[in-house]
Amino acid sequence: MRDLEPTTVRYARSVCPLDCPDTCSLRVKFENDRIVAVDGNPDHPVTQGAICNKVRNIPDRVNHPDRLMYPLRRVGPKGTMGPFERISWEEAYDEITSRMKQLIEQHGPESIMPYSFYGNMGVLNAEGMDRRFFHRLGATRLDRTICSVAGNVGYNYTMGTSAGIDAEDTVHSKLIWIWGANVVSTNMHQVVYATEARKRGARIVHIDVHRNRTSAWADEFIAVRPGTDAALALGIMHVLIREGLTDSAYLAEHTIGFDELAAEAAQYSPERVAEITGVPAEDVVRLAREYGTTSPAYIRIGNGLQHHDNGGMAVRTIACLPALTGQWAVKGGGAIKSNSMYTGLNAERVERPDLLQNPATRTVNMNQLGQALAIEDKPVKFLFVYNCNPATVAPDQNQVRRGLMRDDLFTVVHDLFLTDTCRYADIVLPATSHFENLDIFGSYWHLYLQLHEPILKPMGECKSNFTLFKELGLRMGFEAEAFDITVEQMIREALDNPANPYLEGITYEALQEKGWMKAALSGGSIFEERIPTPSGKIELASERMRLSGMSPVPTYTPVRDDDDTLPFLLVTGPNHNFLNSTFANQEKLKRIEKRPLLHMHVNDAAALGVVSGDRVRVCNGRGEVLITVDAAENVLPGVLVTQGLWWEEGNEGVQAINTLTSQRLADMGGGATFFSTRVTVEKL
Ligand SMILES: Nc1nc2c(c(=O)[nH]1)N[C@H]1C(S)=C(S)[C@@H](COP(=O)(O)OP(=O)(O)OC[C@H]3O[C@@H](n4cnc5c(=O)[nH]c(N)nc54)[C@H](O)[C@@H]3O)O[C@H]1N2
Ligand SMILES: Nc1nc2c(c(=O)[nH]1)N[C@H]1C(S)=C(S)[C@@H](COP(=O)(O)OP(=O)(O)OC[C@H]3O[C@@H](n4cnc5c(=O)[nH]c(N)nc54)[C@H](O)[C@@H]3O)O[C@H]1N2
Ligand code: SF4
Ligand SMILES: [Mo]
Repeated sequence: MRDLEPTTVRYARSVCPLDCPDTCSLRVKFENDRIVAVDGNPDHPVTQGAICNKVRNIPDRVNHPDRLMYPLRRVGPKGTMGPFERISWEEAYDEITSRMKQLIEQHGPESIMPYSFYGNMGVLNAEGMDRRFFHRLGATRLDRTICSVAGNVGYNYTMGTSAGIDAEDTVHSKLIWIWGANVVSTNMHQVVYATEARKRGARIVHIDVHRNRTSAWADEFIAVRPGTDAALALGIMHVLIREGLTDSAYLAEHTIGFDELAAEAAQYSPERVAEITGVPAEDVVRLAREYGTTSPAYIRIGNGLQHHDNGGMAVRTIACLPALTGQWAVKGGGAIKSNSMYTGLNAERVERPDLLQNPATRTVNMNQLGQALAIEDKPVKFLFVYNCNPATVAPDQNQVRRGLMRDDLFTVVHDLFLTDTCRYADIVLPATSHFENLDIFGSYWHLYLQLHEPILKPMGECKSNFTLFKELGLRMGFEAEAFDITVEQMIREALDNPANPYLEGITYEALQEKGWMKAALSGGSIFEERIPTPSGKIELASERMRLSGMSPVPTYTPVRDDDDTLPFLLVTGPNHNFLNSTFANQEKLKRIEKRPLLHMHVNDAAALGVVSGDRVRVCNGRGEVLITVDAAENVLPGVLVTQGLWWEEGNEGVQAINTLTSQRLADMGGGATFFSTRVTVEKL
């Protein structure tokens, strides 16, 4: 007989820290102080007890045997996973600060550069003490453009903000267009609301380049050629205007530039649009008629269509549609691109841009990491990576890795695991999981702010981003006023944001008691109160765009890669079971995903003489990737789709898909062009 310790079971409240619009509230089960299960919090109004499969598996991530527990220093050559030797935090800090001081003296502070994104969405750990530290240091600034900036800027030209309607209201919609979003994988509670709306009579249309899980769930799938959405939206406007389906009272009162827009839309007949987009002319007409005659009509604008050369304009164009039919005035009508504004905290106070002494400090666009590491005049000599895995997620990997291999570049990586980026790290630092941190979380889709109190003690010698940059700041001798503060103090500073009226009534104490609070929005969206564009109207023609040298009205421009003679357009999206490259080292989730596949139209496969299961070489001027074909009719001819940001480490035969993508920037905001990738395919 075994002598069993009695098991103590308890539950705690947490928040999902991942870069996902749903920002779920979690219910965490402990057995003897170890996390054994995670589920959706049934009390949270949006989570409603449901979470995705990835995060139900998050206990395997926190308790993973590969989790980093102490600092490491490289003893092997760069480009290999170690070998590393264990060092103390004291040694790590000494090496980091002495190198920084030396570099500042010899080459100036811009020789140091942070590289981070939102591996953890907690505000203080993603854009808190780190920002203060690098501002005070005077390091090269990083423009964090890898995700959604092109679309947000585009939408903003139309609406004056990137925000849309209250996500909870989408349950009232009668027509739902999921446009360039794979919501079944990437925004599951939108699926919950839309499914409820469907029970009440709504129809759901998915507009995408790939017939995927979301198409299977939707009522109709519209296949478009990648990067042609602006043309489709203009074709829909063409029909709305031609058939008198616009809301002239709303247009007169709330918009400017309708006549200019109408003149442009007149050039997009359904027939011409069919040629550009691959959507049959009769479908363009049918979509427009349904949109023009159904209310409330709601559009969920995804990130897919804006990871293109013309992505900003595509989103700007789609964002004009609800105005044409007056849908912003209807509960459950309108659109959502990114709602983070409603729970926006006081970034000035948290990030302290005032600590940056030289306003002319250079800025690097994170999509151009490869180019930044190749700068010869004033080179980057120290790269500090945290919350991010650039050796997997950044475009043009061959140039990125050439840069990371430089002997004269010192690289520090702070993470929970030895990611592919750690192959190039000189020092690796162990990060806590968010379960171990005090932090605050907004959402870029729903309207709840959540406080996260730690539910675990820091494991091993792990430190949070906040603690790391606080301690580094103090060791560098920076002002105690900015660095010797607690997380709670910084959260209080963050909440004190008079510029955001929707934070009214949200206090630290109330958050502590309830766990979450909703932004104080009285109607269905900001637009019921005001339209925050320069003109105070929805700008169908935009003076700001004209002044920036762009077409003031929506228009369609084809995507342009360096070599447009290559026959295929490759779209490299995220997959269902990973979160970007997070979870790509978790056996169970990898087993479900099996391996990366290249989805290809059967006719293209036949022309190449390949069948499903064959290996092919996909190449362009930037590099090549060997991958397995899946031939079907889930993409249009000429289009290729692959999903998932897989690690190479631990995945035999897998190559980073970003070897093929370009550092070229999108039309707006310096956004990424991951999905406008021209390639050729050869049978192996
Ligand atoms: N399971 C899971 N969830 C995630 C993530 C993940 O990796 N996995 N990542 C998170 C992050 S950081 C983000 S930014 C979001 C992204 O989530 P989404 O906003 O859904 O964006 P993507 O999945 O990048 O692309 C959405 C869809 O756009 C399609 N698409 C590509 N090009 C075009 C085009 O030109 N036109 C149209 N109409 N469609 C196009 C793709 O096929 C894809 O189905 O998801 C978040 N949630
Ligand atoms: N080809 C292609 N490339 C893409 C995309 C695509 O669709 N196709 N999507 C793009 C998009 S939308 C995005 S948002 C980016 C995402 O790119 P990344 O931000 O790099 O996202 P992840 O791959 O999830 O890596 C986040 C890392 O942060 C670590 N981490 C988590 N929590 C913490 C913490 O508290 N502290 C520290 N120090 N580290 C932590 C995780 O372990 C993980 O290794 O990728 C982009 N790259
Ligand atoms: S990844 Fe998204 S859906 Fe899954 S638990 Fe986190 S917030 Fe919820
Ligand atoms: Mo993203």
